[in-house]
Amino acid sequence: MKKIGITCYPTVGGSGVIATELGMLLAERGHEIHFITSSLPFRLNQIHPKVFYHEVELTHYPVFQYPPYDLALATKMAEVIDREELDILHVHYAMPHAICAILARDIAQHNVKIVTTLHGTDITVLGFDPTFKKMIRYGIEKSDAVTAVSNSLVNQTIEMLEVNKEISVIYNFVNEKEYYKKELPSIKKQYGIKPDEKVVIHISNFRKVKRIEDIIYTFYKVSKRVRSKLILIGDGPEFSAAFQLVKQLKLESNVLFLGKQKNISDLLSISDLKLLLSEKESFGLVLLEAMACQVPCIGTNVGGVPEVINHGETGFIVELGDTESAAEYAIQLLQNEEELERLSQNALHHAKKYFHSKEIVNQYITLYDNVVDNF
Ligand code: GMT
Repeated sequence: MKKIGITCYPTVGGSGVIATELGMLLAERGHEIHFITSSLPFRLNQIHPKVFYHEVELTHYPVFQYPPYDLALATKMAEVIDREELDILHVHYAMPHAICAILARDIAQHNVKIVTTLHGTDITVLGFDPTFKKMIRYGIEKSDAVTAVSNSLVNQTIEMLEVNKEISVIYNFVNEKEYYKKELPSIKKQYGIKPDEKVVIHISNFRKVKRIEDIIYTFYKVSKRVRSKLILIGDGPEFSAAFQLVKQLKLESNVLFLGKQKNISDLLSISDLKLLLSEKESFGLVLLEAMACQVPCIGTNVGGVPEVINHGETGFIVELGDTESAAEYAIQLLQNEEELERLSQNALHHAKKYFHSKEIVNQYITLYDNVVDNF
């Protein structure tokens, strides 16, 4: 049994989901888990005797223009490392979490090992900034072990940051107890979707990198040939622009803006196809969530997406911005029941074979064992 601290961004996002689910699954295997975050991770909605939560509190002294969150986090990490005698502190994102963890390791008396998982945005967005670049490289090189969620992210990290550190790939996973296809025909009815209409779904935080306009243009072309509805889940900076585009294309009655939702697997269960046409995506956890619910996916040839979608077998890969091809693949699939069934079955098998939570959690446990034993 190990005592493991976990730090992640606790708000909605794939990295927060992975960190929380990993903590819960490790607790089920007998490890003691200490979440050290600024608020309760949103997926931490179950009690467990081996799961603890330590909140990072911000102090608002008038002398500070900005409350020093990173220092408060490092202080809390050091306090928990010593009090709970943590073996491992597993941080998600190098910036700022790995940096805070390194500082905490220096402050603490107890010997703790730091494992950092890279999720993408710190490398693919912040890594371009020369100031952050040095900081991220430091966070990576001073960690005891580093993982990334795809081969693509490892290559990008080495290329962009010129880091001198072994980075192992540990793919993302989903909680299979939550993500599976459910028989819920009533949901379609509740949302005013006719039984013979196909459902195309997109889930994201509506940031610019998600290219929501490409999703809408693709669906625009699909809707001319297939009786269908587009479900958009999530909220973010591009929400209003997306709303305007739907209006401009006169698609209002075919597009459902559902905002942030909790029971994603219920909505995936009524979906026939998932679109993720981002310009950056280190993995695309939402693709795996869809595949676990037997929904084939169309994704762009960027980052880790081709490591998740097997072209022609579990979905299709298109070049960035190629909404013509995305629509063509979607139309062909949605018009062919047999092919749709084949791809949805393949999607489930692929998710189980390559991304099963049991296997992925084993990989993290092996990594923790190596880190603790080898030092
Ligand atoms: O995509 C986002 O904007 C959210 C971000 C996050 O912190 O959850 O996602 C990143 O990490 C996910 C979990 O590993 C990956 O599935 C996403 O592909 C990755 N996003 C990007 O690389 C843009």
